[in-house]
Amino acid sequence: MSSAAALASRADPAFRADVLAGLAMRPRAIPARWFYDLEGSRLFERITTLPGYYPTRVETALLKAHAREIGRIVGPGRAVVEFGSGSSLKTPHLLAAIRPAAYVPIDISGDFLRQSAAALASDFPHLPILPVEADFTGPVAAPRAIAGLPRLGFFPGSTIGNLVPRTAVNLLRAMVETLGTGAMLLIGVDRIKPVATLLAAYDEPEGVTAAFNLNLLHRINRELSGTIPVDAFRHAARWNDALARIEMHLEAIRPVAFTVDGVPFRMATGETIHTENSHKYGQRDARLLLSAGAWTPIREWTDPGDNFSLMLAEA
Ligand code: AVI
Repeated sequence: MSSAAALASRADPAFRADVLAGLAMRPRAIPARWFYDLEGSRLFERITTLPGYYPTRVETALLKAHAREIGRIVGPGRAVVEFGSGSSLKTPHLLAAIRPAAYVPIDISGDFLRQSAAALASDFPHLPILPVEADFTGPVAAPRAIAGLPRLGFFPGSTIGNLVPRTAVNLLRAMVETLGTGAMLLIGVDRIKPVATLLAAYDEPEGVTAAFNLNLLHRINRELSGTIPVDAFRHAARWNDALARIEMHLEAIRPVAFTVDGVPFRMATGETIHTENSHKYGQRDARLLLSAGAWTPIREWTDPGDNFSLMLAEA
């Protein structure tokens, strides 16, 4: 077996299946979850520090400003369950304010999960931290140690926007199952705003989002023995007004032919691979989304520019 074939045979079979199916369909599309290999996760962390990428900055400011009030409504003694915890940078603000009984970060990337759990443990030495390596898009079995504790789900970052509404509703319902009755949910939701602001956040002059998007092609080449000439593609961010979302695409800038795990593909100039959706919600839309997901919104906080909202809901 050649070393390229050996690499491809060790690749995640779900990645291989999504890429081959996604490149064969029209329009071509690959699910955004495959952005997050180690390099993709690093690039995403850089995106969150960019001046034009307002969601992280605004949401963190909202959390800091309202943590005490959130703490009063939520009350002490809950297990905080964070979905897709990643590097957990916003979590300390919440944990410091609500005096939880335990913290359960759930993430599909075990390495990231362990690193951030260790970092939090030094700031909160008396808090039981119980990481769970799992795909949270379905119900997740909670650790035995939090049986009987009331729970607060934490889903910051407007990651809910990366799902089409139907899938977002299914996820919110799965969260009710994971968290149980009496649970609360604190969720970040990005707002609809002027298109220029949105495009500046997803196609910024620093080019980090472009590198994040193009890294998917590098990953395919690395892990699936792809022969994609990455320089034949450019990052494109577009506002789809009918569906209220930013779409990211990889657009061929010349005719291109390549193989992935030996399977041939051809793309014409201007053809794209759709790689991500980031839905934006008006105030009423966001409440409706939560209600459809079996959560009752009880309180929400937004910045003066109404760029982003932090919503608290109960099951
Ligand atoms: C993770 N997610 C909420 C980000 C977003 O804004 O949709 C992913 C991202 N894509 C490009 N920039 C950031």
